[in-house]
Amino acid sequence: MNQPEPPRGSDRSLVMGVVNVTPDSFSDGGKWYGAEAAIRHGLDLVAQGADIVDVGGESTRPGAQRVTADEELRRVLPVVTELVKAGVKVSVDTMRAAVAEAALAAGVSLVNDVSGGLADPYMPRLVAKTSVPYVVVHWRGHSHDMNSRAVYKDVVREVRDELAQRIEAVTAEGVDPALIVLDPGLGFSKLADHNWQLLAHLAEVASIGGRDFPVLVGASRKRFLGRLLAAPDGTPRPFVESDDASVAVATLAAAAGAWCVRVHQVPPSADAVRVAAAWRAAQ
Ligand code: PMM
Repeated sequence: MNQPEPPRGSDRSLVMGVVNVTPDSFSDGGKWYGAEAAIRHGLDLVAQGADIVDVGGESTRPGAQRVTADEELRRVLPVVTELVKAGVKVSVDTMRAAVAEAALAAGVSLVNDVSGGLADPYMPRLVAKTSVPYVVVHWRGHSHDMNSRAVYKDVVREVRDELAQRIEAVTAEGVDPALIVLDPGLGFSKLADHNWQLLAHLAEVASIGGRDFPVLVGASRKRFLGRLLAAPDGTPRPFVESDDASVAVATLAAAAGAWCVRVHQVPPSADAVRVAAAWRAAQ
């Protein structure tokens, strides 16, 4: 059940349910902080239709400070271990090779590195020793100052070019290109307009060197949705009240051919990816 699957091969987009084992993630911080609550939440997400459960122990909200590797491991490992034991297909959301290594030993099926291998030079080498998919996210720097790096002339071209550089770097370390999944990194050194441009050009972003890489999209509960849905006085909509918009983006991304959507609320997105698959099949 936990055998790694190649990134392609499903006729619909996959649904990745999020379990943040953090006190401070911007979307659901604190809710699943204890291991027991996090494990229960992961199992619930699977019962609701998640294909993959993404477990992370470090908040990446803008401005966040890093946690130590020990603390990240303490948060993530018991959750990953129990979910794998329960037969769940688990993804580890980490920028650290040491955390990924422990999670891989526990049986995770995917490594989700929001830094695309930039934060820890050992990560690509570690992933190269495995046969699990590797999510390479577009990233320009750590959360504490990432907004200052959100400067682009042509965001689609620049993100694609920077992802192309990452592909070159990680494959040079031995990562199999067939196991790479690309992610435009919505909100990571991106302003709202940048996110919308990237969403509207997903296929273009992931078409690199004559290959169409599978794409993962993580728009759920992000700030740009709260801004879009702001009250007349400009107050952004709270994160948990942007779930309908998150589903709308998941639907559009799936209709555009995304390999996977990363979401906090699984049931509506599990339906949405099936609607999108039927839509695509009829074209
Ligand atoms: N976003 C967050 C965390 N991990 N992983 C991928 N691949 N793509 C994302 O967009 C992404 C991610 C931050 O959001 P959260 O605090 O809601 O988890």
